[in-house]
Formats: sequence, structure tokens, C-alpha cells
Amino acid sequence: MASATIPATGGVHPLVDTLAAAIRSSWQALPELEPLAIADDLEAISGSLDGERLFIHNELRRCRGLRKLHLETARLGAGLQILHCVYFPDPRADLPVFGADIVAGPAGVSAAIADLSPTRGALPEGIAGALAALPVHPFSQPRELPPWGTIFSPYVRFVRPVTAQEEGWFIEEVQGFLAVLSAAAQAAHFQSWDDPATVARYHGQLSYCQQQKRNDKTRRVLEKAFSPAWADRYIEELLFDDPPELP
Ligand code: BLA
Repeated sequence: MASATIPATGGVHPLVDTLAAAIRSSWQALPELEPLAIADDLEAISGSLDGERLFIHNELRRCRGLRKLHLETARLGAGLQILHCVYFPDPRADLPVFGADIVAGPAGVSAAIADLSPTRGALPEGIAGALAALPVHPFSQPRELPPWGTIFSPYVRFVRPVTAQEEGWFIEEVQGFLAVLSAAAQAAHFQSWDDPATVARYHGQLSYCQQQKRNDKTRRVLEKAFSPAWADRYIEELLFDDPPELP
């Protein structure tokens, strides 16, 4: 059975931990990596629910071409362990949004998703070509996207990994996406704020955030662990805050 996916009591699921480490180490390949300020009360959040320890840990960076890199690791209600990661591009550069989410419970990982998502209808050709050349693994339990998932690219990976081998494949595929994005960020050209292409990508990013906010499952977990008002602020200000208005 899926013994590889059962977490040690109170610990962080190995897939969450390993992917978080892989994401942090991939930051080193990003051009002009810099810290990005985060409100003190959002960096480390802890509490308890039904006698269980809750925590959320947030890390923020920025780099050339990507205005906000966000990595969240969390342990929330009912033994849920979550990794949430989104890289939001600077709309002046023709770069996609990177997003990844892992949801693991006491019975194993239920959802592992990763994508480079377009901000203007389709991915830039160079990025689509690079993604098409990456290895695709035969996961035994692919999952179907929810209705709001129209924001994802044709290369989106959404699975329930059931063995240690499949968990390894997922990490490898995410690393592939990140390598493609980091090369594109190195090479990116910047257009002006009032270029119609920049404006289109700004609206594409806004729509990405709006669609993600339709995921009731995220909101419900945060509401139960904290409160509806807190969940709302967290989603609007940190998880999927709209890109800053065009100058
Ligand atoms: C699903 N996300 C879920 C689920 C939960 C969360 C509990 C249901 C598990 C399942 O369907 O098996 C919860 N995710 C969270 C919480 C946070 C989080 C609380 O990130 C943060 C604190 N979600 C994202 C990103 C993507 C994403 C960046 O945040 C994709 C790039 C996708 N999550 C996503 C999808 C589902 C999901 C597609 C399945 C939704 C469904 O099937 O309805």
C-alpha cells in the first residue's frame, strides 16, 4: 500500500518537505533574487484546533521578471499538510505564472498540482516548446481539474501520487517547470507599462487570481482553522492578492 505517503505524527509530510526544499534551492538559479517584505503577523502563524497544532510558514522573494515568489508550508485542520507556491510575473515581461499545491492528509497525498500558467491566452512559444520537451511520467491516478481550472496550461500536472516513485516523479516534473521558468526569467525583455501586451498580461494575472479565489476548498480550510474574516484577509492580501494597479 501507500506507506510512503503516511506522515510521522506531528511531522511534515515528506513530499511537502522535499518539494519545499527543492523550491528553495531553485531560487538560487533565479536572476537578481531579492528578499520581499512580509507583514510580521503573516510570516509565522500558529494556533491550535481541536487539540491539534496548526502552523503556517510563509516565505517571500522577488527576482528579475517575477514580482513575487511565495512559498507557504502549513499544517491545518484534520492533520492537513499543505504546500502552496505561486510565482507572480512582472506584467512587463512575457512570463507565465508558476503555481504548485500539495494537499496531504492522514491517508496520504490527495492532490499534487503544478503548472506554468499563461497570462495572455496561451503560453509564450519558447516556454511551450520547452515544456513539451520535458519528460511526462505515467502516474496511476491523474485527477480532473475543477471548473475554475481554465486558467491552467495544457501542460498542467494534477495527480494523486500513491507511491514514493510517483512522489519523486512529481518533484522531478516541478523542477523541470522551474528550470524552464528560470531560463525564461534570465532572458526576459521588458516592455513599457503602457504597452498593450503589458496591459493584457496584467489583466491575465488578475483573472488568474480571481479564478484561484473560486477554490472553495482553500477558503473552507482556512475559515475552519482561523475565522472567515481572517481567511478572507489572508486570501486577499497574501495568497492571491491582485497585482498592483498599472501606473
Ligand atoms: C484542492 N486545496 C485543495 C484542497 C484543499 C486545499 C483542502 C482539497 C484537496 C483535494 O481536492 O484533494 C487547501 N490549498 C489549500 C489551502 C491552501 C492551499 C488551505 O494552497 C493555502 C493555505 N491551489 C493553490 C494553487 C493551485 C491550487 C497555487 O493554492 C494550483 C496551482 C490548486 N488545489 C488546487 C486544485 C485543487 C486544490 C486544482 C482541487 C480542487 C477541486 O478538485 O475542486
